[in-house]
Amino acid sequence: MLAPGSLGFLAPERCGDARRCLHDPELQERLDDVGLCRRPAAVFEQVAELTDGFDAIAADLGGTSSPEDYNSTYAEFTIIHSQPDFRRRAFELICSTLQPSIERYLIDYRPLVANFVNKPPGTGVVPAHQNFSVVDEAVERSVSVWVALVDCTMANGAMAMLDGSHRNLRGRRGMWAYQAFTGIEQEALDPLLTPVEVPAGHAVILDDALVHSSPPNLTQERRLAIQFVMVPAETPAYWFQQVGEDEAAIEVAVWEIEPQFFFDFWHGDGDERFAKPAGTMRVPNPVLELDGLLDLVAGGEAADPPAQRSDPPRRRGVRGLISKLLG
Ligand SMILES: O=C(O)CCC(=O)C(=O)O
Repeated sequence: MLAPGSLGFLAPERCGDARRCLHDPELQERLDDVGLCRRPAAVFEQVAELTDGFDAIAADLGGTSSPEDYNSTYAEFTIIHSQPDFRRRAFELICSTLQPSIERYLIDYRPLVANFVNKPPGTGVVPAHQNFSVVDEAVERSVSVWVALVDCTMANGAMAMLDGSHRNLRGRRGMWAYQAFTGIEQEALDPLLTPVEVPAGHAVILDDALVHSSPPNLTQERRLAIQFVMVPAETPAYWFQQVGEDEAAIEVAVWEIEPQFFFDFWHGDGDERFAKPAGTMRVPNPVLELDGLLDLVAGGEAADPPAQRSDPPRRRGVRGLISKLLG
Protein backbone atom coordinates (compact mmCIF):
# COMPACT_ATOMS: atom_id res chain seq x y z
CA MET A 1 0.00 0.00 0.00
CA LEU A 2 1.13 3.59 -0.64
CA ALA A 3 2.13 5.37 2.58
CA PRO A 4 -0.36 8.22 3.12
CA GLY A 5 2.12 10.19 5.28
CA SER A 6 4.75 10.32 2.55
CA LEU A 7 2.13 11.58 0.09
CA GLY A 8 1.10 14.57 2.19
CA PHE A 9 -1.94 12.99 3.81
CA LEU A 10 -2.08 12.46 7.54
CA ALA A 11 -1.11 8.93 8.45
CA PRO A 12 -4.39 7.23 9.48
CA GLU A 13 -2.84 6.11 12.78
CA ARG A 14 -2.29 9.80 13.61
CA CYS A 15 -5.99 10.56 13.14
CA GLY A 16 -8.27 10.00 16.07
CA ASP A 17 -12.02 9.89 15.73
CA ALA A 18 -13.07 13.36 14.69
CA ARG A 19 -15.08 15.31 17.25
CA ARG A 20 -18.76 14.46 17.00
CA CYS A 21 -20.59 16.68 14.58
CA LEU A 22 -24.25 15.67 14.33
CA HIS A 23 -26.99 15.29 16.93
CA ASP A 24 -28.54 12.34 15.10
CA PRO A 25 -26.47 9.15 15.74
CA GLU A 26 -27.52 7.52 12.47
CA LEU A 27 -26.47 10.53 10.44
CA GLN A 28 -23.23 10.70 12.41
CA GLU A 29 -22.49 7.05 11.63
CA ARG A 30 -23.15 7.65 7.96
CA LEU A 31 -20.87 10.70 7.93
CA ASP A 32 -18.09 8.74 9.69
CA ASP A 33 -18.51 5.80 7.37
CA VAL A 34 -19.27 7.16 3.90
CA GLY A 35 -18.33 10.82 4.29
CA LEU A 36 -21.77 12.16 3.38
CA CYS A 37 -25.19 12.01 4.94
CA ARG A 38 -28.61 13.23 4.01
CA ARG A 39 -31.94 13.15 5.74
CA PRO A 40 -35.13 13.32 3.73
CA ALA A 41 -36.71 15.57 6.34
CA ALA A 42 -33.94 18.16 6.16
CA VAL A 43 -35.93 20.42 3.88
CA PHE A 44 -35.14 24.10 4.00
CA GLU A 45 -38.10 26.32 3.32
CA GLN A 46 -35.94 29.31 2.49
CA VAL A 47 -35.27 28.35 -1.16
CA ALA A 48 -37.15 31.35 -2.59
CA GLU A 49 -35.54 33.73 -0.10
CA LEU A 50 -32.06 32.48 -0.99
CA THR A 51 -32.65 32.40 -4.74
CA ASP A 52 -34.23 35.87 -4.76
CA GLY A 53 -31.44 37.11 -2.50
CA PHE A 54 -28.80 35.78 -4.89
CA ASP A 55 -30.54 37.47 -7.83
CA ALA A 56 -30.89 40.72 -5.88
CA ILE A 57 -27.17 40.83 -5.05
CA ALA A 58 -26.35 40.09 -8.69
CA ALA A 59 -28.75 42.83 -9.87
CA ASP A 60 -27.22 45.39 -7.48
CA LEU A 61 -23.65 44.54 -8.40
CA GLY A 62 -23.97 44.24 -12.16
CA GLY A 63 -24.61 40.51 -12.58
CA THR A 64 -23.07 37.28 -11.43
CA SER A 65 -19.45 36.76 -12.50
CA SER A 66 -18.80 38.01 -16.02
CA PRO A 67 -17.20 35.54 -18.44
CA GLU A 68 -13.87 37.38 -18.33
CA ASP A 69 -13.75 36.90 -14.55
CA TYR A 70 -14.01 33.13 -14.51
CA ASN A 71 -13.60 30.23 -16.89
CA SER A 72 -17.18 29.30 -17.72
CA THR A 73 -16.24 25.69 -18.41
CA TYR A 74 -16.34 25.45 -14.64
CA ALA A 75 -18.98 26.24 -12.03
CA GLU A 76 -19.21 29.79 -10.76
CA PHE A 77 -18.39 30.02 -7.04
CA THR A 78 -19.33 33.30 -5.38
CA ILE A 79 -16.50 32.81 -2.86
CA ILE A 80 -14.16 33.84 -5.68
CA HIS A 81 -16.47 36.42 -7.26
CA SER A 82 -14.58 39.35 -8.76
CA GLN A 83 -16.31 41.72 -6.32
CA PRO A 84 -15.59 41.27 -2.60
CA ASP A 85 -18.97 42.91 -1.91
CA PHE A 86 -20.69 39.98 -3.64
CA ARG A 87 -18.86 37.53 -1.39
CA ARG A 88 -19.69 39.48 1.76
CA ARG A 89 -23.38 39.85 0.92
CA ALA A 90 -23.66 36.19 -0.07
CA PHE A 91 -22.08 35.21 3.26
CA GLU A 92 -24.46 37.42 5.24
CA LEU A 93 -27.51 36.21 3.33
CA ILE A 94 -26.67 32.52 3.66
CA CYS A 95 -25.75 32.81 7.35
CA SER A 96 -28.86 34.72 8.34
CA THR A 97 -31.16 32.46 6.32
CA LEU A 98 -29.75 28.98 6.90
CA GLN A 99 -27.76 28.98 10.11
CA PRO A 100 -30.73 28.72 12.52
CA SER A 101 -32.07 25.62 10.70
CA ILE A 102 -28.63 24.03 10.42
CA GLU A 103 -28.06 24.39 14.15
CA ARG A 104 -30.76 21.76 14.64
CA TYR A 105 -28.46 19.21 13.01
CA LEU A 106 -24.88 20.23 13.83
CA ILE A 107 -23.43 20.24 17.36
CA ASP A 108 -21.88 23.68 17.95
CA TYR A 109 -20.55 24.41 14.50
CA ARG A 110 -20.00 27.92 13.14
CA PRO A 111 -19.94 29.21 9.55
CA LEU A 112 -16.61 29.83 7.83
CA VAL A 113 -17.43 30.03 4.11
CA ALA A 114 -20.78 30.57 2.43
CA ASN A 115 -20.78 30.05 -1.27
CA PHE A 116 -23.44 30.05 -4.01
CA VAL A 117 -22.49 27.52 -6.67
CA ASN A 118 -24.08 28.53 -9.95
CA LYS A 119 -24.03 26.49 -13.13
CA PRO A 120 -25.54 28.41 -16.03
CA PRO A 121 -26.77 26.12 -18.86
CA GLY A 122 -23.94 24.40 -20.69
CA THR A 123 -21.30 25.19 -18.05
CA GLY A 124 -20.20 24.01 -14.65
CA VAL A 125 -17.63 21.22 -14.62
CA VAL A 126 -16.22 20.64 -11.13
CA PRO A 127 -13.29 18.20 -11.50
CA ALA A 128 -12.55 15.61 -8.81
CA HIS A 129 -11.22 17.31 -5.70
CA GLN A 130 -11.31 17.50 -1.93
CA ASN A 131 -12.43 20.78 -0.38
CA PHE A 132 -9.81 22.94 1.29
CA SER A 133 -8.92 21.74 4.77
CA VAL A 134 -9.72 24.45 7.29
CA VAL A 135 -9.32 22.56 10.60
CA ASP A 136 -6.82 20.11 12.06
CA GLU A 137 -8.20 17.04 10.29
CA ALA A 138 -6.31 14.69 12.60
CA VAL A 139 -8.86 15.38 15.30
CA GLU A 140 -11.62 17.46 13.76
CA ARG A 141 -13.81 17.74 10.75
CA SER A 142 -15.15 20.65 8.82
CA VAL A 143 -18.26 19.94 6.83
CA SER A 144 -19.93 21.45 3.81
CA VAL A 145 -23.68 21.70 4.16
CA TRP A 146 -24.72 21.63 0.52
CA VAL A 147 -28.25 22.84 -0.18
CA ALA A 148 -29.96 22.40 -3.54
CA LEU A 149 -31.89 25.50 -4.64
CA VAL A 150 -33.28 23.69 -7.69
CA ASP A 151 -33.80 19.96 -8.21
CA CYS A 152 -30.24 18.73 -8.78
CA THR A 153 -29.86 15.68 -11.02
CA MET A 154 -26.86 14.31 -12.87
CA ALA A 155 -28.27 15.99 -16.01
CA ASN A 156 -27.89 19.46 -14.52
CA GLY A 157 -24.67 18.77 -12.66
CA ALA A 158 -25.35 17.16 -9.27
CA MET A 159 -22.33 15.99 -7.28
CA ALA A 160 -20.92 12.45 -7.16
CA MET A 161 -18.76 11.11 -4.32
CA LEU A 162 -15.95 8.60 -3.82
CA ASP A 163 -17.50 6.95 -0.78
CA GLY A 164 -15.26 6.60 2.25
CA SER A 165 -12.39 8.57 0.72
CA HIS A 166 -12.48 11.12 3.58
CA ARG A 167 -11.08 8.57 6.04
CA ASN A 168 -7.59 7.93 4.70
CA LEU A 169 -7.10 11.17 2.76
CA ARG A 170 -7.12 13.67 5.61
CA GLY A 171 -4.54 16.43 5.65
CA ARG A 172 -3.59 20.00 4.86
CA ARG A 173 -5.07 21.25 1.59
CA GLY A 174 -4.78 24.68 0.07
CA MET A 175 -4.99 25.90 -3.51
CA TRP A 176 -2.54 23.26 -4.69
CA ALA A 177 -4.56 20.27 -3.49
CA TYR A 178 -6.63 19.76 -6.66
CA GLN A 179 -3.40 18.69 -8.42
CA ALA A 180 -3.47 15.34 -6.61
CA PHE A 181 -6.30 14.22 -8.93
CA THR A 182 -5.15 15.73 -12.23
CA GLY A 183 -3.46 12.47 -13.26
CA ILE A 184 -6.78 10.58 -13.18
CA GLU A 185 -9.18 10.62 -16.12
CA GLN A 186 -12.62 11.70 -14.93
CA GLU A 187 -14.15 9.01 -17.20
CA ALA A 188 -12.18 6.34 -15.33
CA LEU A 189 -13.25 7.70 -11.95
CA ASP A 190 -16.93 8.33 -12.76
CA PRO A 191 -18.09 4.67 -12.59
CA LEU A 192 -16.67 4.47 -9.06
CA LEU A 193 -18.53 7.52 -7.78
CA THR A 194 -21.92 7.59 -6.08
CA PRO A 195 -24.27 10.16 -7.64
CA VAL A 196 -25.98 12.41 -5.11
CA GLU A 197 -29.15 13.79 -6.65
CA VAL A 198 -30.81 16.29 -4.31
CA PRO A 199 -34.32 17.80 -4.62
CA ALA A 200 -34.73 21.56 -4.21
CA GLY A 201 -34.64 22.62 -0.57
CA HIS A 202 -32.93 19.45 0.61
CA ALA A 203 -29.41 19.32 2.00
CA VAL A 204 -26.54 16.89 2.23
CA ILE A 205 -23.66 17.20 4.67
CA LEU A 206 -20.22 16.13 3.55
CA ASP A 207 -16.84 15.81 5.22
CA ASP A 208 -14.58 18.28 3.43
CA ALA A 209 -11.95 15.57 2.91
CA LEU A 210 -14.33 13.52 0.73
CA VAL A 211 -13.30 13.24 -2.93
CA HIS A 212 -16.11 14.49 -5.17
CA SER A 213 -16.83 16.06 -8.51
CA SER A 214 -19.76 17.26 -10.58
CA PRO A 215 -20.44 17.22 -14.33
CA PRO A 216 -21.64 20.20 -16.39
CA ASN A 217 -25.22 21.37 -16.48
CA LEU A 218 -26.65 19.99 -19.72
CA THR A 219 -30.14 21.45 -19.24
CA GLN A 220 -31.59 24.79 -20.29
CA GLU A 221 -32.06 26.11 -16.73
CA ARG A 222 -29.37 27.24 -14.32
CA ARG A 223 -28.37 24.88 -11.51
CA LEU A 224 -28.03 26.84 -8.29
CA ALA A 225 -26.88 25.43 -4.94
CA ILE A 226 -25.20 26.53 -1.73
CA GLN A 227 -22.03 25.22 -0.15
CA PHE A 228 -21.92 26.31 3.50
CA VAL A 229 -18.63 25.34 5.16
CA MET A 230 -18.97 24.94 8.94
CA VAL A 231 -16.26 24.33 11.55
CA PRO A 232 -16.36 23.32 15.24
CA ALA A 233 -17.21 26.44 17.22
CA GLU A 234 -14.60 25.93 19.94
CA THR A 235 -11.41 25.61 17.88
CA PRO A 236 -9.53 27.80 15.38
CA ALA A 237 -10.09 27.59 11.64
CA TYR A 238 -7.00 27.57 9.40
CA TRP A 239 -5.92 28.54 5.93
CA PHE A 240 -2.97 26.71 4.36
CA GLN A 241 -1.33 29.23 2.03
CA GLN A 242 1.18 28.08 -0.55
CA VAL A 243 4.22 30.34 -0.35
CA GLY A 244 6.75 28.28 -2.30
CA GLU A 245 7.44 24.94 -3.91
CA ASP A 246 10.39 22.70 -4.68
CA GLU A 247 10.63 19.21 -6.09
CA ALA A 248 9.84 17.55 -2.78
CA ALA A 249 7.04 19.64 -1.31
CA ILE A 250 4.90 22.75 -1.10
CA GLU A 251 6.03 25.42 1.38
CA VAL A 252 3.00 26.38 3.41
CA ALA A 253 2.28 29.32 5.71
CA VAL A 254 -0.51 28.46 8.14
CA TRP A 255 -2.97 31.17 9.21
CA GLU A 256 -5.63 31.13 11.87
CA ILE A 257 -8.54 32.83 10.14
CA GLU A 258 -11.98 34.42 10.44
CA PRO A 259 -14.66 34.24 7.72
CA GLN A 260 -13.84 37.78 6.51
CA PHE A 261 -10.43 36.46 5.39
CA PHE A 262 -12.17 35.15 2.28
CA PHE A 263 -13.98 38.37 1.30
CA ASP A 264 -10.75 39.78 -0.13
CA PHE A 265 -9.10 36.55 -1.22
CA TRP A 266 -7.20 36.29 -4.51
CA HIS A 267 -5.47 33.17 -5.85
CA GLY A 268 -4.79 31.75 -2.41
CA ASP A 269 -3.93 34.95 -0.53
CA GLY A 270 -6.60 36.21 1.87
CA ASP A 271 -7.17 39.39 3.85
CA GLU A 272 -4.49 39.33 6.55
CA ARG A 273 -6.47 41.71 8.77
CA PHE A 274 -8.60 38.65 9.57
CA ALA A 275 -5.74 36.18 10.08
CA LYS A 276 -2.98 35.41 12.58
CA PRO A 277 0.21 33.55 11.59
CA ALA A 278 0.16 30.00 12.97
CA GLY A 279 3.43 28.49 11.73
CA THR A 280 4.87 27.01 8.57
CA MET A 281 5.12 23.51 7.17
CA ARG A 282 6.11 21.54 4.12
CA VAL A 283 3.48 19.33 2.50
CA PRO A 284 4.25 16.79 -0.25
CA ASN A 285 2.15 17.32 -3.36
CA PRO A 286 1.80 14.05 -5.24
CA VAL A 287 -0.15 13.48 -8.43
CA LEU A 288 -2.06 10.25 -7.86
CA GLU A 289 -2.93 7.58 -10.37
CA LEU A 290 -6.29 5.83 -10.11
CA ASP A 291 -4.84 2.63 -8.66
CA GLY A 292 -2.89 4.61 -6.08
CA LEU A 293 -5.96 6.60 -5.08
CA LEU A 294 -8.08 3.48 -4.68
CA ASP A 295 -5.33 1.77 -2.72
CA LEU A 296 -5.15 4.73 -0.33
CA VAL A 297 -8.91 4.90 0.06
CA ALA A 298 -9.20 1.18 0.69
CA GLY A 299 -6.33 1.27 3.21
CA GLY A 300 -4.92 -1.91 1.67
CA GLU A 301 -8.23 -3.75 2.00
CA ALA A 302 -8.87 -4.18 -1.69
CA ALA A 303 -7.24 -7.61 -1.60
CA ASP A 304 -9.68 -8.95 1.03
CA PRO A 305 -11.50 -12.06 -0.20
CA PRO A 306 -15.23 -11.46 -0.74
CA ALA A 307 -16.14 -14.06 1.90
CA GLN A 308 -14.78 -11.75 4.61
CA ARG A 309 -17.17 -8.94 3.80
CA SER A 310 -19.51 -8.96 6.75
CA ASP A 311 -18.81 -5.39 7.56
CA PRO A 312 -18.48 -3.53 10.78
CA PRO A 313 -20.26 -0.19 10.19
CA ARG A 314 -17.16 2.02 9.86
CA ARG A 315 -15.96 0.01 6.87
CA ARG A 316 -19.03 0.14 4.68
CA GLY A 317 -17.95 3.15 2.60
CA VAL A 318 -14.78 1.43 1.50
CA ARG A 319 -16.59 -1.86 0.90
CA GLY A 320 -19.13 -0.05 -1.25
CA LEU A 321 -16.29 1.28 -3.33
CA ILE A 322 -14.67 -2.15 -3.56
CA SER A 323 -17.90 -3.79 -4.69
CA LYS A 324 -18.17 -1.18 -7.45
CA LEU A 325 -14.63 -2.01 -8.45
CA LEU A 326 -15.35 -5.71 -8.51
CA GLY A 327 -18.77 -5.29 -10.07
O1 LIG B 1 -21.99 22.28 -6.47
C1 LIG B 1 -21.20 21.56 -7.05
O2 LIG B 1 -21.46 20.99 -8.10
C2 LIG B 1 -19.84 21.30 -6.47
C3 LIG B 1 -19.64 22.01 -5.20
C4 LIG B 1 -18.54 21.47 -4.38
O3 LIG B 1 -17.58 20.94 -4.85
C5 LIG B 1 -18.70 21.56 -2.93
O4 LIG B 1 -19.69 22.11 -2.44
O5 LIG B 1 -17.80 21.05 -2.23
